[in-house]
Amino acid sequence: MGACAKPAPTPPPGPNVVTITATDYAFGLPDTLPAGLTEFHLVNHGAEVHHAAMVRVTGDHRPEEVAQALEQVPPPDWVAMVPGPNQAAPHDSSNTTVILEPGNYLLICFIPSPDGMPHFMKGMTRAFTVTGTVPADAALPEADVMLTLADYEFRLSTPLTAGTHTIRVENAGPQLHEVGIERLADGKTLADYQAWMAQPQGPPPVRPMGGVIGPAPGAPAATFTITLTPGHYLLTCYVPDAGDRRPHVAHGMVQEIEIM
Ligand SMILES: [Cu+2]
Repeated sequence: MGACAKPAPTPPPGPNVVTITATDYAFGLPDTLPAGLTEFHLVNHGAEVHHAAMVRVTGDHRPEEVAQALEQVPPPDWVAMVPGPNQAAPHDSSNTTVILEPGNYLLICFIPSPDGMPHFMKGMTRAFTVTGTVPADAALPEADVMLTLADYEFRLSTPLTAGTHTIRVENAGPQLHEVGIERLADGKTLADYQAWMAQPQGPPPVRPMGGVIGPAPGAPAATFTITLTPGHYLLTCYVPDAGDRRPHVAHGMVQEIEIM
């Protein structure tokens, strides 16, 4: 480069791509990650559905304490929900991109086994540490769809269409929420799903496709990417209600969408 050449503008740094492996019932990921823009891929090698709830924890707390703390509105200040990749089907994956702040973190899987016991009670938790500082220019990828979570609804900025989308997720609160995207089996409807939820018999009429657990109300947003093909899908939130502890789907936080 000649002495007079102007320096080329520095492109924004890409995300640190981190794979979280899920098995029945454990997480694998590096012990230490750098602060900043991070694209998590949850890869499920297990036989059950898993997700990776990500919690920043100050002090020493057992996973059961963390789970109880997250259900409080507002939660105690030693716990902060950070968006993480939601339900990945066996032999499938899900993703979430987030700006990671330094601190101590815990991954937790709240999904229950067929025996009703949540996976974290079977040991599915994993601690990791985030070190360094967030670069000043760290920014989430550009999204083509905004999704706002609220008590008890999903608000999409624009209808979802076939193809690959980057969806930005925010929580208007007041409670903690998540978004799961689940594909309805051919010919199945929201009513079939609700009947199965009330009395699970046989295989579920939906297949998990990913989504994001969190963010907490007012916390920084996250993005995820998903490729949709024509069919019927549900948006779901299973966070236990702060009032009656029933999952938010039972409070109407489930929405059917059709992809043409
Ligand atoms: Cu799990």
